[in-house]
Amino acid sequence: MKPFSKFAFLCTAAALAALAGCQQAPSPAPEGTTSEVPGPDARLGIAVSDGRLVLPIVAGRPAAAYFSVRNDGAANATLAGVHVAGAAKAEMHKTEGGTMSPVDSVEIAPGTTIEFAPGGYHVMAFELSDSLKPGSTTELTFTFSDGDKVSMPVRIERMGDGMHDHGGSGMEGMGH
Ligand SMILES: [Cu+2]
Repeated sequence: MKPFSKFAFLCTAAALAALAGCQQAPSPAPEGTTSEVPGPDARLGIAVSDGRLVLPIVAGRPAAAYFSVRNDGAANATLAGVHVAGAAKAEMHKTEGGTMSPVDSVEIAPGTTIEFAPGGYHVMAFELSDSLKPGSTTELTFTFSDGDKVSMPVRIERMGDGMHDHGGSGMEGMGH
């Protein structure tokens, strides 16, 4: 009798089975789920519109998100961050004189609209999920300095169709 050998064999078989299980592709997160976005979809006095996410031509590069934020409230609103569903990380940037740099927050005075558009403010989204495809939609979630959040669905486009696409040499220095 060699109980240890048998035991070892069983353990190996179990380990192999577990390994095979680990190698199965994880099921992709369902698109369009909003369960991870708590809270109301509207913040008093704030309106977001004209949102789009522009995918890079080359996989692995960041995407850019553009939109408008209007403040119809009585007080300043401070946009503190933007989350792009399907991207591991997103930063607010501002392009000035051909160079872009991260910005921590954007003030929106009462009665004004801030446009995030190519050549100015924009959101750069990194580590994109394969679920982000041109022609489909994803969701932007805007977080304000007081903790309020606003979400909106946005169309996904591919970079290269527009006249003023974000990108170029300014991108090379990012991500360090
Ligand atoms: Cu940028």
